[in-house]
Amino acid sequence: MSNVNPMPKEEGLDHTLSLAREGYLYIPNRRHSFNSNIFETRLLGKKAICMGGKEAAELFYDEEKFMRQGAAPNRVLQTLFGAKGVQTLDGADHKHRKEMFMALMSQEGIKDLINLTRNEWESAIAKWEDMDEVVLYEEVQEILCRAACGWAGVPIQEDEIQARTKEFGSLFESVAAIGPNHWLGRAARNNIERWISGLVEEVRNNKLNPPENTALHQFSWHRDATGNLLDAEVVAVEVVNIIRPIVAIAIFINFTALAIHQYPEEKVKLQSSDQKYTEMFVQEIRRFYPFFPLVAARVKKDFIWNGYKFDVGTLTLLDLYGTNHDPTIWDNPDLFNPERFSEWDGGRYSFIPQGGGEYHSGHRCPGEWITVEVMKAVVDQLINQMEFEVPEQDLSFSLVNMPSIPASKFVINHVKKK
Ligand code: HEM
Ligand code: MYR
Repeated sequence: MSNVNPMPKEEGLDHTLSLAREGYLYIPNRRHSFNSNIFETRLLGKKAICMGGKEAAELFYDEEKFMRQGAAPNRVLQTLFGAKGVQTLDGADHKHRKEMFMALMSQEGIKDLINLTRNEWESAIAKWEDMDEVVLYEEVQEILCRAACGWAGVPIQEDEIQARTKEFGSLFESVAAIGPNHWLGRAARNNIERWISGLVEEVRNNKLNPPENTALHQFSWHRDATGNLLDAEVVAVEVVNIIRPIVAIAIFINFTALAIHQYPEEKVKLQSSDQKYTEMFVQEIRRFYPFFPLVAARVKKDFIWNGYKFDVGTLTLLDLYGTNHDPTIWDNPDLFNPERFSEWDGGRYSFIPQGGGEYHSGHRCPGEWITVEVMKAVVDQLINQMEFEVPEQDLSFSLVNMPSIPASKFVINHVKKK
């Protein structure tokens, strides 16, 4: 075993607190100071490996080497993911379940969601015209919650929309929170899962008939690889895996509004250019701003990579934010520059805001195309369909708090339809 070297190692009993203190920069800071894309540490009381960069991402998505079973910490399962969802599966079970998601992501399907989103946004502009002040983050969550429930075939009453929007938001806002905000997320998950499981029972008893192309219909009647229907609770987890992340696009939309505000030259370019530039702009938003910091897996079997030994079971974190800011991949990574996407090679492991690798066979986010299309539609709304002003406010955003949301949640006023 002479070819095995010790990994650079962060000494000490446990560094979970450092991760909480440094957030998005925890892994990048250590990659920098160890001058290594990989290092060993201790997190949640156990040995863990952290890594980032293109080669590390390629390794992380090698299914022979890593598995997801047992990787997500309990607090993530209790809030963001839910139990027994697609994120926790491996191998043939994962591929079969993943297909259930991918089947919704046809061009037609995506177009339906975009139309719903545009309609909701246009109704919202009419409402905003009469408001003194609009907190964009909250309003956009509501728009997306309405559109997502409609798209998923989930009936929602007008008088419950605000409370449900808050619950969906709390699923991703509470993951890394401590104290009451974290517990709000757990309570929200219990409420939402109870509500959606009830709808699944109604679908199965023919009391509710959502359109055939919706997630509620498809998932309720989905059969696993052995031919059985899924438990109603698992269907609920997977329907939430559609609605929750669509609501979460509000975070990218907040950063979109922020970029348009802080880079006025971009606004001019967006007004006068084609869809290609809008897409480059949206890609740069997804690269530049902090959102999903890292993903977790466990070593599936012992192996050696680049002279480092990986022991079966070891928790391994891949640095998404740091890879999107890696100076060996991106020139001037901390400069906001959509032009960098005019000649981008489309590598599956270097631009990974929503994970890397393959959609069908791996864990890469099935909602990535939806996210990009929703963001493009919203750029058009913000630039071409409405006028507004941005009053003095605290627009700073943190590289520590996960997820990062601009402090003021982006307030606008004097809204007018164009
Ligand atoms: C997985 C990010 C939007 C559904 C993921 C992963 C990331 C991510 C980092 C994990 C990849 C991995 O485990 O290797 C994001 C971000 C979004 C977003 C930043 C912006 C809001 C969406 C949307 C949907 C969606 C709109 C669905 C409509 C999912 C599902 C998975 C996933 C079901 C699990 C896939 C699997 O384990 O195979 N996402 N996502 N996401 N995302 Fe997204
Ligand atoms: C979604 O709802 O799936 C989309 C985005 C949610 C991002 C939330 C990021 C918070 C911190 C996550 C910790 C990572 C755990 C594996």
